[in-house]
Amino acid sequence: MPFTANRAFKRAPRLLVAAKDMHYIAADGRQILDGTAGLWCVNAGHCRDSITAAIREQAGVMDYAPPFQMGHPLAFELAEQLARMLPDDIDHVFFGNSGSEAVDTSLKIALAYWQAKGEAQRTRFIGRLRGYHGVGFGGISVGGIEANRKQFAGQLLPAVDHLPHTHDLAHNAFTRGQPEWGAHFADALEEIVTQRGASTVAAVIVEPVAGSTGVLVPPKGYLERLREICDRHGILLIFDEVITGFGRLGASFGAERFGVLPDMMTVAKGITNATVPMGAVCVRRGIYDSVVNATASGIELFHGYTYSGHPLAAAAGLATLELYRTEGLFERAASLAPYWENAVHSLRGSRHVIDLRNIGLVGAVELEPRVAAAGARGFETFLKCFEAGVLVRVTGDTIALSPPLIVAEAEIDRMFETLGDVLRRVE
Ligand code: PXG
Repeated sequence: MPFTANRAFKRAPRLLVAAKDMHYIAADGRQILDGTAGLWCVNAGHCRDSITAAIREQAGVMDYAPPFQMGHPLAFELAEQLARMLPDDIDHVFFGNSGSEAVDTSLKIALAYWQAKGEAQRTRFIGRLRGYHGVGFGGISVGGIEANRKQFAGQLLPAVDHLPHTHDLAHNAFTRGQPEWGAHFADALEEIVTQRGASTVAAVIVEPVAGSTGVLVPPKGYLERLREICDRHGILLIFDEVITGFGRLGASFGAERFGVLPDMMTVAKGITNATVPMGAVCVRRGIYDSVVNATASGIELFHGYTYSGHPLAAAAGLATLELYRTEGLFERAASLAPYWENAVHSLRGSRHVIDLRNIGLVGAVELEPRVAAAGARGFETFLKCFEAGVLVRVTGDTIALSPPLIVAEAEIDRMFETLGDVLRRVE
């Protein structure tokens, strides 16, 4: 099982068997309120009729079409719809099946781009500590999670550096939204670039808000400064928006929310409301043009997946984007964000709580770790919330919440009341 303690799980399985809107049904028949939109992905809520119908219909019309030297209209339509939502001249899209594939694809596109530009020596990547970029060899190399690397050490990408992460409890505990303090963490990029030589660096990749490692909200000015430094040295900036995309932050993407334009964006999860697996890399026009025009004829990018732009995923994606639009879900997330923020920070003073963080419809409750048992208190809190009928996400001793954007205020109350109650009971 993926990222699961197999033996413990099989002794006491937690199985979900059905879902609708804000709720799961567990195998024992209990209703579970979904505080995590599945795994940060079911942004419009579960089993939405228009998406289900689009998938069902497409499955009967054309189940599959080969994507190599062939195509089908829905994939192009989805790319066009996406391009309309994407900022500025980010208007070309390469489809895969997951966030991990999107990330590795984006790194390959960066290398292809520099070859096309006659700067093939630009091969270094710069990621960030506590970054999560999926589980491909590229993703774990640029990612900053030691635990995800150590079983595979020795076979990672060879030329990668990491920026420091931006999490600092001493300065920023209990900040609402973006911390005022910490833009200077971006200056580490200048130092790495100076040390390595700018002409060797292909790209920097960061999540606008680090999700998996506990909701690390960027300090004000930080992303802007990364952009400035990349511009100064001609380095590509990749935003991994697998979590921050599709309304999670109360805007279509993190790039829009923070007003910083990257050169590429990786997306997945919410692109199909998680109904059919899909990921994508979205690139600025100049990157597409450079790669495609670098050769006189023939295949321009030696990369692709059997299921790139899969018809069912494309149909699901089109129905999903339409649902986001017609229900105004990104605007809904933005207007709920202040209520959400107050709910998150209502836990201030609760037992074990050493930090509360929030942005858009994302929240994190960081607990003091038990002595010599990091993660145990967090995991027990997750289990007790599940027993109490609320699904939360745990990473280490941080509880993360990211509900579907259709969440009602009463449901937000229930999530934090349950969490508060559980924290009174967890040792
Ligand atoms: N980039 C980011 C920023 C992600 O959050 C991926 C890439 C990889 O996507 P795939 O589709 O290959 O899983 C992710 C995935 C968690 C959690 O507990 C988060 C993810 C996956 C599993 C668990 O926060 N994000």
